[in-house]
Amino acid sequence: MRKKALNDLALFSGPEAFEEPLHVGRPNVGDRDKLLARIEDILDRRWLTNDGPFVRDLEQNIADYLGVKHCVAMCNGTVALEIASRALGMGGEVIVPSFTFVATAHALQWQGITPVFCDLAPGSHHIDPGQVAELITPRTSGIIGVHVWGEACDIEGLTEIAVSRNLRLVFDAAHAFACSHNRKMIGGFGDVEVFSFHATKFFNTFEGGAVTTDSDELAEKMRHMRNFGFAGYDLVCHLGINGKMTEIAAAMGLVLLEGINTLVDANQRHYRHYRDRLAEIAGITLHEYNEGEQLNYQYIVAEIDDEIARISRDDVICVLHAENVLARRYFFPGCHEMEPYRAISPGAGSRLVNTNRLVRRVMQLPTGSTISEEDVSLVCDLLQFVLANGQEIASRMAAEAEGCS
Ligand code: T4K
Repeated sequence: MRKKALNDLALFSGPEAFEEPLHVGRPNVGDRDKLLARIEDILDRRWLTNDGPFVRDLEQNIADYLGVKHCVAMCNGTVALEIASRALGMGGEVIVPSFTFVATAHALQWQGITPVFCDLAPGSHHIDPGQVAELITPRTSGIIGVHVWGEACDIEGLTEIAVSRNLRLVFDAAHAFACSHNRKMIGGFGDVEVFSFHATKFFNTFEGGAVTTDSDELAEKMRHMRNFGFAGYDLVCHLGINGKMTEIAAAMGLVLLEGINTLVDANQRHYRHYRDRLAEIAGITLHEYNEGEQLNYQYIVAEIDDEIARISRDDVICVLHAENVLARRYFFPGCHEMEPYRAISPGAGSRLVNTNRLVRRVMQLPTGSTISEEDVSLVCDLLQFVLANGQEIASRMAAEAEGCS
């Protein structure tokens, strides 16, 4: 239902705009019949995991799709980051953006490597190569750039620094499957690129991830490392862990890869719809994508300017949640404000000026194949109403909160 008065808002006891929750990251499940047929194959073969035929097919298909020599499938993106950084011999300190999912930092800290948080380039959602250069110390062994929202970070800037300072360079491409940079598919940049195929990613394998690289040596090492370091029966050649992808996960990946264009089309359609509608609303700005690149459009990212809107991003999210629109605020409050990093380096925030500003403004809106055009329209109507009445809504929220305390 369209909101016409403050009392129509669910937060103020009106009816919810949506009966069922609208999620950011509702999984795509693809063609069920094809998936179920593949599951039958798995059961018939009784080959469930450990480098099975579906995992091998998926790795080959992904490598072909991305135009990269090797794809090493893993059980999730976090373990893939851990294995990649270990295979590269990273240690000491590694420079990472604070504006990322905490897994980027945890994958390092978990191994006793210190993540050193770097700010975003001004006006950007990506790591600032200028500050990266300033943060290098004798303990620095590498850099992890993150392709946030599927858009390439400054690959050229980071590559130049890594090469000139002899540092390892990893790209966390968890968001960037099926995306390009200068028309070349993301997957072959840096020493390695790391993908997440978590359920909430538009391309998923329930849980899963992969590392892609053009290096034969690294690929072989990571294949061993994901399987306890085994290079053959009873032959262990590296420290290893269990990072293997299962056959059922690979089956999901194979099915979704076959229909990937349909998934991207749905995301792009929603993105354009949001872009056209949100352009009319003061106080909210959609993060616009460069449609000249191949992108997956899986995140609809918007910023609230509370000086114009007269209502904060957090209050807008509160109103949306009451209406069953489960907008998110990735990556609030920034890794440097999360434990253990907050305790380890309490001063980091002072150099993260752009990060601290962005984490208070940014939010992600529902999209994906489970959402209709009508749903997007309704979310935009809701935002239009909320931002047109920002000051009144914020005042009433404050008054009601006071009344409660
Ligand atoms: N690097 C970066 C830059 C990343 O963004 C990530 C993961 C990683 C590394 C690590 O990769 P993985 O180890 O995860 O493969 C979600 C995802 O769990 C996480 O994979 C993702 N990034 C992150 C950005 O988002 P949460 O804590 O927000 O997930 P959750 O459970 O709140 O789910 C999000 C929404 O999706 C909810 O509204 C519920 C809905 N949902 C979720 C699941 C799992 C469903 O409708 N169905 C489902 O099955 O982290």
